[in-house]
Amino acid sequence: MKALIIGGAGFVGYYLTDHLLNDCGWSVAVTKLENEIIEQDNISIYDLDILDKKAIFAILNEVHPDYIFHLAAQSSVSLSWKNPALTIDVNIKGCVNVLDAVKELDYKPRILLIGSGEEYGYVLPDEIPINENNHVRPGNIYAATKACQNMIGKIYSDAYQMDIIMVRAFNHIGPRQSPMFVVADFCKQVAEIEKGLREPVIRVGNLDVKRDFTDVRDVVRAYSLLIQKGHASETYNVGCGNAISIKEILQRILTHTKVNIKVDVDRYKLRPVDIPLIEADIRKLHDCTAWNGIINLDRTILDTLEYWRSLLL
Ligand code: A2R
Repeated sequence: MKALIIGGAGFVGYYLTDHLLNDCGWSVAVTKLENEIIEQDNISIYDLDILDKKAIFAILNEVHPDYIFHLAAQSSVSLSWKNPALTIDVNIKGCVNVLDAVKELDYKPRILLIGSGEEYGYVLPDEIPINENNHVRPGNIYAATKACQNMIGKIYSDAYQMDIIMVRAFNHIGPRQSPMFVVADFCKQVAEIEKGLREPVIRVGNLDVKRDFTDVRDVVRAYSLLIQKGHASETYNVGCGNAISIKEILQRILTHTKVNIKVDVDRYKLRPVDIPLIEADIRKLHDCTAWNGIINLDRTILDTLEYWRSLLL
């Protein structure tokens, strides 16, 4: 099988590339932005900005993939508040460019569009755990663009008989994640404190919200299973199915350090709107693929902490 990962230089792209190459034994082509660096071996690498539809079409014709994983995105919620226009351009127009380019091909590769659990937004207490038929009530700009991507994916799949599967991925975490995201941010701060690079105070945002966290290495296994076994035009939640508070995550991180660290709420880390509880119903994913997460949260936290410590050696 030949896979094309669009937006492969990011956090998920690294692990997906590794998994498809080494566990699935597929050949892998990856796109990245011109200024990004990919150091993985045995893959073909192409520069691509998804705002350039002609360039997408040229790469598709050269690679001729069986499977396309669309990861390219402006993926930060906080940046989406600061730069909504960019988020809309990349996440909506960019996705339409990918779909239009695929539509012009003389064959039908399978496409996995990666959306987000954030799409569900303001979830009511009796809607937890959230299944794929739930209303989407996005609470931030990033979530709105991903909800839009999901709708457009379904419309293209139905209207043009394209083979498109949609995912709503809940929070995924692990080594190499940008410190724009909460677990990486906490682990980086702890590693810097241990190294004496900052005072022993960890700065946090809203600790009360609960999110559904899954190790990125489990997430990419779900993606490869879904692109093989998922049904066109359908949406699948990908998550672990159990929400945990940010406070609990922080406490678990702090059990792995010998330094006595004070916790301080930083108002710059608070978001304009925060949804209190997001938790996935993952029965549809499980029924379709038999996927289960196999890496537990403490393993993920420790690996992430070790990653940040290793960067400071
Ligand atoms: O924003 P950058 O410079 O880190 O680049 C990101 C890249 N990207 C683009 N690629 C092509 N054309 C564009 N116009 C464009 N704008 C941004 O997509 C980055 O290298 C990649 C997405 O990777 P991450 O931001 O690290 O996201 P992650 O965690 O790998 O998530 C993958 C997917 C995304 O669609 C998320 O929204 C979803 O999973 O949760």
